[in-house]
Amino acid sequence: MAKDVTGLYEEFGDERLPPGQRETSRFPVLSKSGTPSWDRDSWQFEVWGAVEDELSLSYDEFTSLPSETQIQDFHCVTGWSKFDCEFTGVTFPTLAERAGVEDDAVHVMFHALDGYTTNLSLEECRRQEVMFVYEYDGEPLPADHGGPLRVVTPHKYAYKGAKWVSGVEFLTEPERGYWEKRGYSNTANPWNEERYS
Ligand SMILES: Nc1nc2c(c(=O)[nH]1)N[C@H]1C(S)=C(S)[C@@H](COP(=O)(O)O)O[C@H]1N2
Ligand SMILES: [Mo]
Repeated sequence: MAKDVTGLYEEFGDERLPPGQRETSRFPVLSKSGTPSWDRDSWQFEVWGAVEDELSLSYDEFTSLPSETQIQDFHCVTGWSKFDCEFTGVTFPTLAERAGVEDDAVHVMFHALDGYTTNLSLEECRRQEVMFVYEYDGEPLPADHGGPLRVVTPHKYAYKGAKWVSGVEFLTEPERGYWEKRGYSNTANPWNEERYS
């Protein structure tokens, strides 16, 4: 059964559609460069930094972790929102538990196959809605949308969710990712319209 988490907006605002957004039924594709290729046999997902056990998981190992399906909204900083996306994958807390996060970890950097990075505080990642997603609408996640694996962050603008995610680094100091270094907001709360910094 899918878990409907679209009520998450109530923590942040009165309206499900954040200010300055318009709803679309399409699912546009937004990438800084092209769609990277990947090889199922050599693909590895890495977890490193301030963790007790660094992890290196094959595609089959990753998709064997406890998973769930959630219905989530998706907000792009360029102004469109898509409601009711069905995502299946592994929650951030499940993965963090597997690696064992060290006490001095405060921040997280997501790394992706196209060289993209994005950062969040550890606290902002420790939510069931932050997921590593490998299925969309019950089908393998399309490559354009970040397949084989992407992150989703329904409490943030979608640039906080790395497509083609290849690893997670736990940090003891905050750092900025690709767009965060280039003028997009570090905090990215859609209900406060934190678009730029
Ligand atoms: N690896 C990677 N992840 C990325 C991006 C990117 O260029 N590379 N773009 C981000 C931005 S700005 C948005 S809005 C969403 C778009 O996701 P979509 O193409 O599935 O709509 O992915 C985010 N994650
Ligand atoms: Mo975006």
